[in-house]
Amino acid sequence: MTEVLKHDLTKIVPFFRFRGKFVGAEPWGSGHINDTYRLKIEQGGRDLYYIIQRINNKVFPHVPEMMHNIERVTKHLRKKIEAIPGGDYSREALCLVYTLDDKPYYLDPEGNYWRVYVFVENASTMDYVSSPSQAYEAARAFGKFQCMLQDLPGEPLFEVIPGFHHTPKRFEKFLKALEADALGRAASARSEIDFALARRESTSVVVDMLASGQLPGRVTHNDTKINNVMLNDSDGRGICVIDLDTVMPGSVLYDFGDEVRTSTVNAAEDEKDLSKVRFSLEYFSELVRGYLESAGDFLTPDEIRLLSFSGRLITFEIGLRFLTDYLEGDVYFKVHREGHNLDRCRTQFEMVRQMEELRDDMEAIVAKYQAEICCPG
Ligand code: ADP
Ligand code: GN1
Ligand code: MG
Repeated sequence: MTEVLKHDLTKIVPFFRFRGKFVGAEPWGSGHINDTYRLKIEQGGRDLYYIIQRINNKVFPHVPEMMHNIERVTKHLRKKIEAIPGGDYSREALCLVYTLDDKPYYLDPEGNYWRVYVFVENASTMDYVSSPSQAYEAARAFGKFQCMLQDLPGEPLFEVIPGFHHTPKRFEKFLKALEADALGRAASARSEIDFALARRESTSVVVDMLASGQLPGRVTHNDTKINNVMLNDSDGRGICVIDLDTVMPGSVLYDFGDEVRTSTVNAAEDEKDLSKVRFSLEYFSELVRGYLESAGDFLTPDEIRLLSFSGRLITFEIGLRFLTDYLEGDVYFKVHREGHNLDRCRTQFEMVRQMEELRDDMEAIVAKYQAEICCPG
């Protein structure tokens, strides 16, 4: 922990309710949005770990409202988990550490927002799946998470980023970026641009059905990539859903679609060698099984019918966002190399292409597990 950090945490840590002594911190994880550190606190001769994050307030302009959502959600999850025999809320849900003046975040004099979570020990996140059972466990955990939040009391959650999964609006933003072509990058992304332009029509299916009431609005996570769920180191069980910044009203299809995007391929989101990007029907099958086992009870027939479509839709949507960010000059997602967002876009579109080819097989898998899990006998 000797690395020089981007932020001086000695000026931040004292504002939080820690009982021990701050020992050090190191950059942690591979999220694209916040600045995340693992913090070491020594308390009574023991080392305790926490996650401290500088919240990206360009992406999340309403931090107090967002943190209020997270407080409501984590309190509700805690109640639910405590009611389950053997449930351990301190590992199965995120736990906020409050500031000395009882706030779930600290606003520093430079205008940065900070928050702290208890570190979930003996569990890990991964950047891509490497076995069907990981896909199953991730889906089971996200399904359980959605299920526990269906009866969240009170007003609807604050819409943290309006239109976050409004694919047609994402498409319009892409068209604007293409028209402006501010950095002259469009020429280097011609085939990805053509791929996107050819798929405009299917972008409105879910938002239209939500608007007409054919699909129910629900409390959803909205960022269910594999990197946002922790699996137990000991037995691989999906233990804790993390990254709650985008929990807000949405459709279960947004969540399932993002799970398909990231849990059906044994390659990183930014893999440059597209021959390694292979959509796996076996992983998809386990993903559907895990999801329906935990969420099948509350889903409507229309939601289930659209599960495999949601994989194509959300993978396309995120690919489009990477492409838009590439055209706009990498202003949203963190990038670590030249062309990073374009590489990410390419893997996403490659996955969409393969899912289009395997559409019938995917539908058959959903139908099979729907029959077995949702309407047995
Ligand atoms: P971002 O919004 O930038 O993706 P995340 O909240 O997902 O930020 O955190 C980044 C990474 O930090 C996660 O992928 C995970 O590896 C790790 N992480 C976040 N919260 C915890 C936690 N409570 N316990 C352990 N690791 C965590
Ligand atoms: C971002 O925060 P992170 O890295 O878990 C993004 C998601 C994208 C994802 C692509 C708030 O997720 O929407 O799907 O990158 N989060 C936000 O990897 O935009
Ligand atoms: Mg994350």
